[in-house]
Amino acid sequence: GVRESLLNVCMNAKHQKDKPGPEDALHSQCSPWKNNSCCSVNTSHAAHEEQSYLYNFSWSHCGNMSGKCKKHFIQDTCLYECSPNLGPWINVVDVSWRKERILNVPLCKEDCDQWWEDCKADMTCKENWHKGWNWTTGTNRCPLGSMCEPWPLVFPEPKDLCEKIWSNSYQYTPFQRGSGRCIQMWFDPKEGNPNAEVAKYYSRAGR
Ligand code: FOL
Repeated sequence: GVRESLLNVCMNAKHQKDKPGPEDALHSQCSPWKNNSCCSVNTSHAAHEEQSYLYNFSWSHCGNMSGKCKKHFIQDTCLYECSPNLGPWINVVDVSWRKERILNVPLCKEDCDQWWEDCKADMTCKENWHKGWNWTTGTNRCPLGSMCEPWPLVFPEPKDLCEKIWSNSYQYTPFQRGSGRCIQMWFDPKEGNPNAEVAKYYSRAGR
């Protein structure tokens, strides 16, 4: 049956709360999680900022990132920091800045495809954004030998983007939004959070 311990939990990473719960004023793109959230109001604001205190990370490391691309990175940050439905994919890690990570979260095809589509005119210098930056200025800059290139040269396909950028946090899937078999980065909270049912499905032994 369902392993309840995988449901309604927050990962033990850098900024997530100990337990999910309601937050009355989650900011803008993080607001869909307000009824039950792993992020605080402060984190939800920071999720929308360049070089926020979260990771001092700059999305604009090869010139300004376009607004239409950035909105997907904001949404990724909201899912990563706020979602209480990632339990089936939480793994223990041994790194300085977090105790747990997510691995192979099945992302809905359209959410990945649209992310790539909206970023394809942008530039980047690295396919793995977790490791290997030059941090001497306090924010991530492209390391020596990694030149800024058009997005499709670094990420030829949507799958490359979604899987490689955060060290396999996501798995690219053929599953479609609303199928109950994939996690949505984007959802309308009118009818609740669709990812709760998805976590429940994958928390059954043998899936
Ligand atoms: N979104 C998703 N979906 N999954 C994630 O794992 C994720 N992680 C972040 C943001 N959004 C995410 C956090 N991003 C460094 C770089 C990026 C980052 C957190 C930390 C960083 O300090 N990198 C160092 C190495 C640090 C280490 O491994 O000890 C570097 O070498 O650049």
